[in-house]
Amino acid sequence: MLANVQELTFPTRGDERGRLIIQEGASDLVPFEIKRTFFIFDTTPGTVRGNHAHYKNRQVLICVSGACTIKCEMPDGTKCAHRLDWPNKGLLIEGMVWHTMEEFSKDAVLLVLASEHYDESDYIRGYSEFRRLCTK
Ligand code: T46
Repeated sequence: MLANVQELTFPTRGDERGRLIIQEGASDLVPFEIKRTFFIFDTTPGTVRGNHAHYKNRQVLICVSGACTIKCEMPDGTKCAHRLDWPNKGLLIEGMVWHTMEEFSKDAVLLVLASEHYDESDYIRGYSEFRRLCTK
């Protein structure tokens, strides 16, 4: 069975012109077709974003500039934290994982690749509702 949260390492290509990292949908590293991308930047110091889970949406998070920390809670209550501080590091988050994004550096740009189009009804925004659904 796949883990709910997985660290990914994208290969870095490079030559005398600079470096390049590729994300491709439906591949070993991004195991879904990418339907949507968005990025988060210019975050307010000390801010905590996220604080939700998705029913279905799967995502890969990559901090393409700067750094931030992703904190996750699995349906069984297990918690983990991952510091994304280099553009070749990714984090695959499956559905039904409560997550926050925090400890953003000033220059952080967090890129998100998503398996689904935006749908507010796919969000579980209440923590107690998330826990209730996990124990059903
Ligand atoms: C997630 C984390 C990693 C849209 O209209 N379309 C979109 O595609 C997105 C992503 C957001 N929005 C709207 C919904 C809210 O009114 O933009 C506003 C800010 O979204 P939210 O408060 O959900 O942002 P974050 O940073 O807490 O969460 C985002 C994603 O929404 C979420 O899927 O997992 O990044």
